[in-house]
Amino acid sequence: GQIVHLENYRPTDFVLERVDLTFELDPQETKVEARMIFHRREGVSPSAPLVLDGDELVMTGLLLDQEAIPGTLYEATDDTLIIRELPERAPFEITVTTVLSPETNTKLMGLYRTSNVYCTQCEAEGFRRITYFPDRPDVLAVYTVNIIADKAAAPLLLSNGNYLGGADMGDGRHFASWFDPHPKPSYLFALVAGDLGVVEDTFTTVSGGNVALKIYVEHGKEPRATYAMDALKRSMKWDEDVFGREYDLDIFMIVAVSDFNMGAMENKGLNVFNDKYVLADPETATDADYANIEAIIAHEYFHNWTGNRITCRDWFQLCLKEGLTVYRDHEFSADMRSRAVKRIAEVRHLKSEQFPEDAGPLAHPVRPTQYREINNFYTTTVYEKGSEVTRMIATILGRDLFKKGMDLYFERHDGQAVTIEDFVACFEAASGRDLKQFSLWYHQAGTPLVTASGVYNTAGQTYTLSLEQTVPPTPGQSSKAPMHIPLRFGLLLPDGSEATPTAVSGAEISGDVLHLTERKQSVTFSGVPAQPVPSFNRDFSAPINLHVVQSAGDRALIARFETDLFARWQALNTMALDNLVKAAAQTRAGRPVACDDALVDALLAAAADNRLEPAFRAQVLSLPSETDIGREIGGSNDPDAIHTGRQAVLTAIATAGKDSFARLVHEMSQSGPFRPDAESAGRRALRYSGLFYLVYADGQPGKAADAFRSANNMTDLSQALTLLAHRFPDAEETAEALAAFKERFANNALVIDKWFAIQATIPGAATLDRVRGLMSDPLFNANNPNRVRSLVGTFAFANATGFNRVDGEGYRFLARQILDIDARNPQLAARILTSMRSWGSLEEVRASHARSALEEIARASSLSADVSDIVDRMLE
Ligand code: B3K
Ligand code: ZN
Repeated sequence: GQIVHLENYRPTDFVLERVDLTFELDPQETKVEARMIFHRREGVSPSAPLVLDGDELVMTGLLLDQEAIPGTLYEATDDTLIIRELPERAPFEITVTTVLSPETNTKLMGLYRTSNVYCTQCEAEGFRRITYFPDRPDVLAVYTVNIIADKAAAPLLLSNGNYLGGADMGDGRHFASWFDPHPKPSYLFALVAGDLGVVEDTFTTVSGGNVALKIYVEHGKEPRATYAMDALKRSMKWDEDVFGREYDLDIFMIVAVSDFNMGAMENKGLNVFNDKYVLADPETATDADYANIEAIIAHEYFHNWTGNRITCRDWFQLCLKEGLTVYRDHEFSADMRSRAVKRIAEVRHLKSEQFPEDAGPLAHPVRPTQYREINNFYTTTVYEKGSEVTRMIATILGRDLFKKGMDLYFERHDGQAVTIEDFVACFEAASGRDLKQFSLWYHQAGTPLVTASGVYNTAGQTYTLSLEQTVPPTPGQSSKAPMHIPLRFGLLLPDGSEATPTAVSGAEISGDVLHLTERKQSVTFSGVPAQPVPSFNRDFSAPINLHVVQSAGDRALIARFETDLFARWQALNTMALDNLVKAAAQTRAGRPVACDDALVDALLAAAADNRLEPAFRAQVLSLPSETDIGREIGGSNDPDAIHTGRQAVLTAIATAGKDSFARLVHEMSQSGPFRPDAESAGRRALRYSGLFYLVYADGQPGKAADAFRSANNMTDLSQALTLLAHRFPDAEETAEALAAFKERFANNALVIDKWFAIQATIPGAATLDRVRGLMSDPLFNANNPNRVRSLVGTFAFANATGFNRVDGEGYRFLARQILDIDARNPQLAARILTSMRSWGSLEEVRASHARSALEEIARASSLSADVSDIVDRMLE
């Protein structure tokens, strides 16, 4: 593929006014007629041709105002249709007829089939696989869609907007027509047809509008869609209450499908979901599944305003809708659940996924300026860092001005396709604050590093902080300007209270936000009665790495007294991380691992503190992951040493805290029916933490096997199985439990995905053979993205020791898998390949094996644009 540059953006020569689509559905030969009314834009040369996008299309007809266009006046290539000598002023109609084969569309882009259901995915550039079209987000048009299909095979015919009507055609076929009054870009088009079950409800909007709500699932799965329906209604209400956004059609539909390249898609009025993010019941879904469903249902619904009503001018602006919508779904979940616990989970995710991306060869700005394959930019940087950037605007402006800016954005840009600059300008206008330096967050890649040290002057009762920021070089950006970093902080006094300085110099401070804007900044606080312990980045106010030289005692003070719960967790987590980094070094040097008493004491104190909610205490007890430790070490990593060191620390904590953990398990047991709410989930999580350490203390599988046998919900069951398999892979209890689990859930693919994932993450070199074996299990299906992700993807992303085998077999295995998957589904292959994005921080033996595997991929003939873009950037 060609590189696309932001600076080359220009509007289309022709304006699209209306689109009428007619689909005659057939598994191998679907006929699509697209009628499009265009007019030449003001000032465009009368000789300029109309250029439409296409991708693997078979065109069987082309008309201008219902007359055939002579072959001399158009040219159809692989990816474009160019039509010349079109009317100078008057609107004209182009009719394109294409023939598609949904059944053989394995890329799952455009129109495809999944379990006998016709379904579409158009974002980013899938609509051009349906017909020739100006397939770009700044072309907004009103669509009418007619669907014709066999009545028995597809009793249900759905598209965007409101239902106009339909009828039997008397020949075994029927049709339905849909009209979407809201102008939209083609990436939001959707069509679904098939035989599905439905869960129905209604929602009355704040101004009294009645909305029919429908969630379509495979027959028999209806009971598993009720939680999603509940989450949808809560999302609709929340968006009215918090953002003042009301729904704008008579009907809102969600369809759950089992073959989908990602999580879900926000098509106007007709969201299509990976069924993994719709279906749940206590027997088959974990607490994490429930939380994900709630978040993703909300996310897609929120796109109706942030994405659909106001969309992106071009794909460089992807974070305009994604970063903002993630921020909105984060806030929603925080309101539905525990805000502090939600924030901790977000930061854990950001650090384990986005920070490595930002530190490796795939690093790119939140608002990139170039791409080869746009599908590779649906990244954690665009989404999660994009959300953090929005959050920082809220932090800098404060709640009221942020709200004012959002209101202005909705008012000013409704119905438009806009840019990040337009978005930021709304907050500048609403607040009067200059956000120019702040905007560097959109343009400079890399995670800023802030270092801080403080000096206390006893005589003068002043405290001076020296702060310094650096932003590491990233591909294409070697030197960076200082950023505007909003750091929420507090100065804790030895008795745990917070200092209230009488004066500050050297930085703008508003409330507890310190605005760091210079490369080096020295900030002096007066009237500080004793040497304070600074607590930085409360609530993770800025997505940065922070280095503060602090003793374990300082951290323990923060962990005990901070008013910000997130900061408490952060202090404990940092204390643990220091220990785990040391443990890895000790292991590597062949020395015994020592676990600090201060860490054990602080963890046990927090774990036993009944004033803290169970979910928070469970977060405290869940130590930094092997990826976190590797990132902190920063280079020449040995995943085996990291793993072994971490296991030793876990065992030391377990042994020291055995009695407290036994107490936790006892105190957190629950009776009565399963409830998926956050509080019950928190109790389950804390109970599991206790069980986890007890099993480590025992060194025996007994308690985990008992927990497996007595579990009455999927959360407890899958955690017990994980504990057994990961800690005792060769035990008889493990083999029995794995077999029992498989037998019980063999007909539930989503649960079998958990079974694959648990086995794919068993630590150690032997797991590769296990994964190979599982690939020939009859329950595995190489064509289904969820199956491939749960086995191959999970192995590569989440099994540091198994994947990074020192002999390089893990990388060679992945290379072959990538080539195999790429031939069918390039997007899926490219995504899984990003699991190797941190290969450069491995020690040299592994790094050189990793490089060879990447080179093997790069050398392969007929690579997709998706995979070749990723592999080339990883080798640069
Ligand atoms: N907008 C879609 C993602 C589309 C990905 C295309 N490769 C889902 C979402 O972010 O809500
Ligand atoms: Zn989204």
